[in-house]
Amino acid sequence: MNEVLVIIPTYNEGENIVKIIESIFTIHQDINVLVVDDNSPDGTSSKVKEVIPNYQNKLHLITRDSKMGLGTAYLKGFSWAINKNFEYIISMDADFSHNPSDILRLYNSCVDEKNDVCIGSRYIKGINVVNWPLQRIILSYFASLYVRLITGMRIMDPTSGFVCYSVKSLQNLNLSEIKFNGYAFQIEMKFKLFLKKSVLTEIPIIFTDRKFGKSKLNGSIIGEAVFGVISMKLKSFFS
Ligand SMILES: Nc1nc2c(ncn2[C@@H]2O[C@H](COP(=O)(O)OP(=O)(O)OP(=O)(O)O)[C@@H](O)[C@H]2O)c(=O)[nH]1
Ligand SMILES: [Mg+2]
Repeated sequence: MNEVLVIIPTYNEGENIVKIIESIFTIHQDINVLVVDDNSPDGTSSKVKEVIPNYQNKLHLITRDSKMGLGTAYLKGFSWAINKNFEYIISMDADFSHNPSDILRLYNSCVDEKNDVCIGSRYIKGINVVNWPLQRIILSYFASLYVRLITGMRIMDPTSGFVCYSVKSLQNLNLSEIKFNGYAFQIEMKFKLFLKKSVLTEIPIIFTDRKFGKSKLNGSIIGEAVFGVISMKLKSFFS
């Protein structure tokens, strides 16, 4: 899987980052991993730097000056991957909500079944979420329903952050036009790819709540998603 780059954005993931890196490389020795850290006060970047020599040029780090949001962290990672000629990008969280064992299933769906994008989905076979408080499940489930209704995409988990993108499909987008930065970023990516007629598919995954570190979800991230989805849909009529 030399042509695959896993991108992990991090903010204060010091308790998770080294473990998730180890766990990815234990399963896939030939994959590449890029951490995009926003100068986390807990020293996430220095923890990554310490282990870089253990992974023979397969572990990479970009440290930005300050917390600038998940969306721009991914965009930074996407352009890095495109410059380095990777063919597939896996986006995933640092907090073990996404199981590294599912990376191969996402990748195979793109390569073997010729999908442009494969989404790790919590909601295609019931509700596969472990240890989330009920209000979080309800919020996420109804957010998915809302996005489906407004956008018309038949995707059960449009806010999922565990995704395999073919770089070719990303090159069809104007990435500088991606505007949203929180969960709405995940929705916007899927919607823009859907408008470009990319083939998006979903496979079931089990999502597990983080054991270490803190959630970065807040009211403004939810607000951005609620209004962002409507504004994206309206703009799509004019473009
Ligand atoms: N570089 C960077 N990474 C971020 C930022 N905000 C969140 N992240 C990382 O993005 C990944 C997903 O974060 P979120 O989707 O906000 O969710 P979370 O913080 O994991 O929250 P829970 O899943 O509720 O625990 C995690 O690895 C975070 O550390 C940010 O501003 N900059
Ligand atoms: Mg998380």
